[in-house]
Amino acid sequence: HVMENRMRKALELGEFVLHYQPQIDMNRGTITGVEALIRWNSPDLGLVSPGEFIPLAEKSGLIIPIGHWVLQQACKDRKSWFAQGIEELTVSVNISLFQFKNENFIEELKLILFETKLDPRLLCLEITESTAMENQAYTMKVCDELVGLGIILSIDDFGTGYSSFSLLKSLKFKEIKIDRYFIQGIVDNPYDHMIIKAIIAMAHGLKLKVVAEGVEDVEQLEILKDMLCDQIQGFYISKALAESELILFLQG
Ligand code: G
Ligand code: G
Ligand code: NA
Ligand code: MN
Repeated sequence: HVMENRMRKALELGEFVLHYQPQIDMNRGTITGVEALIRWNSPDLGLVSPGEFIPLAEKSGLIIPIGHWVLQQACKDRKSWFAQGIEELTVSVNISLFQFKNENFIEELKLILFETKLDPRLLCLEITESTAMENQAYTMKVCDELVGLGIILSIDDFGTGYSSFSLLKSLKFKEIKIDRYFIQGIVDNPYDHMIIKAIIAMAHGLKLKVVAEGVEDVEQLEILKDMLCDQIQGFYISKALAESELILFLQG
């Protein structure tokens, strides 16, 4: 429980920060969105990656206050970028299963939108396949409410979980994000290549946008362009950036 107490303290002391990874629109060639990714800037541990503390936060229940902070901060940040002339950029936030299942989730989200006065159409929530599939009836109900608020919904890590076509045809989701483990194989692995091609074709048939994650080189980008993938995200474009770096990046 040492780590748990440290995380609790970190939240109080404001040691968590959000970095933002740009997403490029393939048709327009411009940045049309960013994904918020949390980091823990610990005075003694250094910059801790979420891969190390999110699982612990989920186990301990701390993901509820941490997830709330993430949503609040992402909405605040996004709102503040208007002053810098950034108008048409969506901010995507990862929502953990425990947050999604929390009975106060929608009410708290509404309050954040009210307090920050952020246009909900600029907020995208990323829900993993496994979160969405845990209780499909519940997912449909929550997603209906979120869509009703004007929020964009995205299926994260697509292809790694227990996918369901009924989830896709529910029309609640606007986009799917193809997991980077498929993208890694797109050049050399004919099966990954074929799967990605098929996912994009199917998604487009269902009027869903496709974001490819973890794009690391131009070869992958060119293949994805040929496959008519809508957006890409990954080290080839940029790693996740601190807010000040992002502003500079967006201003060219
Ligand atoms: O940025 P990085 O590759 O280190 O992120 C590692 C993992 O942590 C990713 O799977 C990402 O989805 C997850 N993650 C990052 N930020 C958040 C967040 O704010 N909330 C949740 N629930 N997960 C996050
Ligand atoms: O699970 P999720 O997709 O939410 O998290 C994205 C994770 O992928 C982040 O931890 C981020 O740091 C990482 N990431 C982003 N771009 C790349 C990339 O091009 N290559 C690799 N290997 N990881 C990436
Ligand atoms: Na997006
Ligand atoms: Mn994500």
